[in-house]
Amino acid sequence: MVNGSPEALFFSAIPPEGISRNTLKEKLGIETFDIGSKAAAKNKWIAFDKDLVKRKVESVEDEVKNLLTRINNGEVVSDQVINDLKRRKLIVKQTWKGYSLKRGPKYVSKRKKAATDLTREHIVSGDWKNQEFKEYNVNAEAPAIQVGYLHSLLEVREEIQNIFLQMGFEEMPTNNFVESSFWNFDALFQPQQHPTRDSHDTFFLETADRTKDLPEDYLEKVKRVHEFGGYGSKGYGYDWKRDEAEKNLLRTHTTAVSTRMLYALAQQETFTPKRYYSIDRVFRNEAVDRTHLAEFHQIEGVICDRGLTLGDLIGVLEDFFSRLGMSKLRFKPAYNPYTEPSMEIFSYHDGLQKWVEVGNSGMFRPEMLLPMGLPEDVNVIAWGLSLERPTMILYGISNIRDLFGPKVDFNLIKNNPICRLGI
Ligand code: FB9
Repeated sequence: MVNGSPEALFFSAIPPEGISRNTLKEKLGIETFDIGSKAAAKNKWIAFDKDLVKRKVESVEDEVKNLLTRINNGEVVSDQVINDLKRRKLIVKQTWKGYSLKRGPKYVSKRKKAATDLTREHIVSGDWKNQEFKEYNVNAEAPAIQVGYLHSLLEVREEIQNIFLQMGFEEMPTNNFVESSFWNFDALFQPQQHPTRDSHDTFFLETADRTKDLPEDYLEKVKRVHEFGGYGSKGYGYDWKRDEAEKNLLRTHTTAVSTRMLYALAQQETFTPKRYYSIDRVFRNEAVDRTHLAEFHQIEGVICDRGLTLGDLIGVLEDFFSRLGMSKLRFKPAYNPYTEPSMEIFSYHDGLQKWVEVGNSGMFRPEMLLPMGLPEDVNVIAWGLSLERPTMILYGISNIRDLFGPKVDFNLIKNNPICRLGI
């Protein structure tokens, strides 16, 4: 640009009598010719007459070159000018960072290493007076300490366990995944031809496939109530088979444990009311999908006391689920072979903006309780839900495989926030 802007070069290359385009092009070169011609024409310095290029003014002021010189001398020019020259790629923005160094108040020629701690020696020697102490960087990140993390399921299990304990429940011993068909089905007055009792729904054992110890007298009562009823029931009227009851399986619900506990309770001299809970694994030979595996953790609450009613069940469900943060409940009549009446429990989930099925419940049938030997006026209310569903919803996990099984991502566990239910 030292020799001037393209348009100024273009103009000054035109003799007073004019000149042909091509001659001018050769003279200036194609680039200066193209840029110069446009700008000179725009500045109404020149005119084209067919192949001839002619001057329209005597002389011109190379404003562009002047501006560039002024900018070069650090002069400030208007934004308009800057933008024009930028658009014509005649200038580019460059940012320089300059630092001015000058002595600070604490300048010393030789810096004494700042002490990180005030030690006994400093005190004794007294040199703490002119010792520089390093500032404490209170924002420094603490070194990440490698600690163990509770799996999200166990986080939620602990919260739900605390709710049961706060409500005066005691935990049932669920340390037996293998159960006999007797305690898992028959004792619950579930008929032997019930669809869930075939291998499509239940995992039966091939080895150790039969149980040896069943309480004989109680077994007789169970047989009779299935076959002929009693206690006001007409029973199922089918031929009950002992060997069906002896089949071992992977328990399909922790209600099997509730049955054992209620039978044990009935054997006591005097009846004492009880509140039991269980949270442990159950197995169902079901189609595996995004929210179902062949096993899940069942949560169960059981209350056994004289004169309990459906109202008591609804009341304790309101209490239990409100502690889980679910206050709006609705109950839908349902059917279980071992409870009558039975209810599915629904809660309105604000986050999901919809009613969610949050469990099942009912009053255990007399055909189940009375053969055990529980007093006539004792009723047992119970309910159940899964541990996986609330955990998936609370932690926003859409696929159960991300929660349970080989594909679990440890970082998810590590970074999962503390589970605070009901808050
Ligand atoms: O957990 C379930 N739903 C649920 C629970 C809590 C929850 O919390 C969110 C934070 C807000 C969300 C959802 N369900 C029970 C309902 C459904 O998911 C259902 O489709 C699946 N059910 C499982 C069984 O599936 C075959 C959940 C599991 C279940 C069902 C019934 C019982 C236990 C677990 C029971 C029982 C029972 C009944 C009477 C007497 C004794 C026990």
